[in-house]
Order: sequence, then structure tokens, then C-alpha cells
Amino acid sequence: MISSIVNRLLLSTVLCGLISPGIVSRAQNSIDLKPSPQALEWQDLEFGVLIHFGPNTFLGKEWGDGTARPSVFNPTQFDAEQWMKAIKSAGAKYVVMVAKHHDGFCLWPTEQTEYSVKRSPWKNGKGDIVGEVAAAARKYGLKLGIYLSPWDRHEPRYSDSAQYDKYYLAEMDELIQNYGELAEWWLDGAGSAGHVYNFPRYIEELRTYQPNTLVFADMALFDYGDIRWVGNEDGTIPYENWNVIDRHGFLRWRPVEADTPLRKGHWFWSANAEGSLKSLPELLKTYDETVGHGGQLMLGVAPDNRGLLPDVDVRRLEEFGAALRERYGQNLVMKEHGRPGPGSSAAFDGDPNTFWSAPTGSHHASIEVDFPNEITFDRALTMEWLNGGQHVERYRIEAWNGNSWRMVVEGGAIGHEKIDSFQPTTASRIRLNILASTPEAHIREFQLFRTGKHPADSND
Ligand code: FUL
Repeated sequence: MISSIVNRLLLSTVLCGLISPGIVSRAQNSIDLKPSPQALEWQDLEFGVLIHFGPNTFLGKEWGDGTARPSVFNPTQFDAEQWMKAIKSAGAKYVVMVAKHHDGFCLWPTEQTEYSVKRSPWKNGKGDIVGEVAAAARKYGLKLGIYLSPWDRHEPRYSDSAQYDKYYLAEMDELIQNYGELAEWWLDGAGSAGHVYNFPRYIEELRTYQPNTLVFADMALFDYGDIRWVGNEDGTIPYENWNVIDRHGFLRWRPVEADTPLRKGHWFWSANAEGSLKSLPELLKTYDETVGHGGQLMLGVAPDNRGLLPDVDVRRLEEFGAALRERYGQNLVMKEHGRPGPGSSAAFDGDPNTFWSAPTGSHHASIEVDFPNEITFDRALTMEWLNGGQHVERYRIEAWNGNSWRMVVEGGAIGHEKIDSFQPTTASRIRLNILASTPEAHIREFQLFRTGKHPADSND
């Protein structure tokens, strides 16, 4: 934290030094940066699912080398609605479909190559996986995103950057013009070291047809994606998590997404890998360490060679959704008739569309809720209203013990959402004490729960 404050001061000083005294201007620093409306909308989605399906599914591979014959692609029971139903049951809000993985095989009937579903036996070459997924996602109220791998191990033009840029752009044109509104464009960095892509041109094309789509990218691949990769596939976002970061000399609001597969080590389905399915406690821990650290969870699911999500995966997704609803569906502030202190009801109303604001320009403030009867709670969920920027740097959750405020838990950044878990605490007065914010804190929600599950139990 200290280092982040020092960095901000240093940056402001450096930038101010560049401005001549006569110019009335304000140096840009991280607290001045605000998210776009598109970024805010995307951050509210919180939980997405990434779908891998293709020749690899039929060959038990993770990375195809581009030599698989299209004839291997033949799902006999393909049903995109079965996928969406299961994904929806987990509580996800959007899906990202891998339209082309590194093997170069296209899951829509593209005009740009013969290496696609058109040459497969599936639906006699008349099928369109991307189209069916897009329709099913819409039917189930899920937003759609697309992953189009830059690295292409099949396409001969890949060895010529300029030629390949044209090819990628033409593929992209089909995907951004024919499948409705896209929430996210996924640029996977794998395999691309040393290859030069014309990303500014790709983004220009994307923005022309899809002005509201956010671009996900590893910063090592592409300097100015809208969403940053967390840097691991373990399903954890290191805490603290700040939305504004500077990588190549300019600050940007760039929220983080953590992608992790439902089956450990498997983005694609392969036979006899049920043992790698993550357990429910593992998934809940992942949720708390991604969404609960103010970022996005992107969970990978893999339909099998029938074209269906395997039954065990479907059940695990359903259990995950049910457990999340059980854990975070019963806010004690509402259920136990908590009475917010003066002026703070917007933070306690269970409605993330309203927010409480600390006095303008303040750096600390607190909000309190008291209950007609004592409550026992062991988890808290706090959300910052980010439209004005990310402000909270340090806070405590405290309980009144009859004489004084006792600390329950202490944290740094809040951001979109912070989940805290602690030993059960019983009290009738509880407060969120903002110890430091730059400038004033804006709190959308402060919720309390009794779950009976703690980090130490996570792997039971
Ligand atoms: C990685 C890829 O190499 C994996 O195959 C998978 O697509 C994952 C989501 O991203 O970089």
C-alpha cells in the first residue's frame, strides 16, 4: 500500500514537473482515472465461462498442431442449449466461445479457409458452432464473447505477418458482423512470442462494428487491451487488486480477469479425466479469490466428443451455483432488519445500483448498522461504486462489544467487490470503517453473511 501511494505521488510529481507554471492543467494520476461505461457494465458481469471445443476434443489434445483432418470433428449429439443451461445454473453471466484455437480450425463456416466445420461430417458441413452458441447464449440471457487465437498453427500465411494480419482481420470481420453484440474479444497470448501482429488495426476494425466490446489481452502480447490477464491459470487474483495500472508508461483503467479450467489442467475435454474435476470447495475458494478480490472469474468448460457437457461437469456447475446462492443469497443486513446509521442506507439496501458517499474530499469515514437482536456473521461483501474511480485504500470491519469497537477484519483495496471471511462474530452494532481513501469513499453495498465456512475449511 505504502508503495502504491509513493508511486502515485512520484508519478504526479514527475508529470507536474513537465507542465509549465503558467498552464492550468492537472497531472494525470491513478486516482483521476475513471472507467468507461462499458468497463463498468463488464465488471458487473463478474463471472464468465470460456468454452473450448474442436478437433482437440476428438483427439485428446490440449494444443493441436494444425494437422488434424476436419473429418475428426463429428459431434453426434451437439446441443449448445445444454451447455448454456448448465453454465447459467452456475450463476455465470456471459460466455466466451473459442471460435478458433491455436490449431487454426474454425468453428464457423468461414470464407477465409477450408480448414473449418464446412469440411467436417458434422451436419454434412452445413453447421455453424459459433452461430448455435450465439443463439443459445441469447436464449439463456448470457452475453457472448469470442476467442480468436492470434497464433495459428495451420494457416500457411502465418509465417508472413502482413498476410496473416489480412487473414485475421477477414476472419474477425465475419465474427464481429454476423453474431450480434459481443461483450468481450479474447486475445490469447500463447505461442505468439516473436510474431508481429498489427493489433492497432485489429482493434480499429473491432471498434468499427462493435464499439462496446472489451478486449482481453495479456499485456506481454498487446499494450493496451481493455482487460488484463491475471498472469496465472490457478483461479486466483493476488490481493490487493487495483484497476488502474501502468505497464508501458501510461495509466489505464484495466480490470483483471482470471481464467481457470473446471477440470485441472484441461481446457479441452479428454477421456478418463473426470478425476481432474475441481471440487466444490475448490470452486468456492476460486470464487472468493477472484470475484471476491474485485476481478472477473472466467471458468473454462469443455464439451465432450458427443458435443455435450459431461454429466459430472453439469452437476458440478449446478452445485457451484447452488452453493453460491446459499452463501451469498441471505444478506443478514436485510434478513435481520439492520438499521443503517443516518445517511448511509444506500450502502445497506441490498441494491448495488445505489451508493453511499463519504463527505466530499474526505479521506476517512465510517458507516454503521445496528440490529434489533444480535447477529452472528462470518463473512462480509463490500462493493465500491467505481464510476468516480477506485478510492478505498484501507478499511476495517468492526463490531461493538458494549464498550468499544473491536476489529473483525482489516483490508486494503475494495474495488468492484471484496469478500472477507473470518471467525464467527456476534454483535448487534457493526461498522465499516474507512481508514484511508483518495479522495472520498463511495460504497455500493456492505453485506454480512453467516456461512459456517472459512478459508481453513476450503479443502474439506
Ligand atoms: C492458453 C491457451 O494456450 C490454452 O490452450 C487455453 O486456450 C487458455 C485459455 O489460454 O493461453
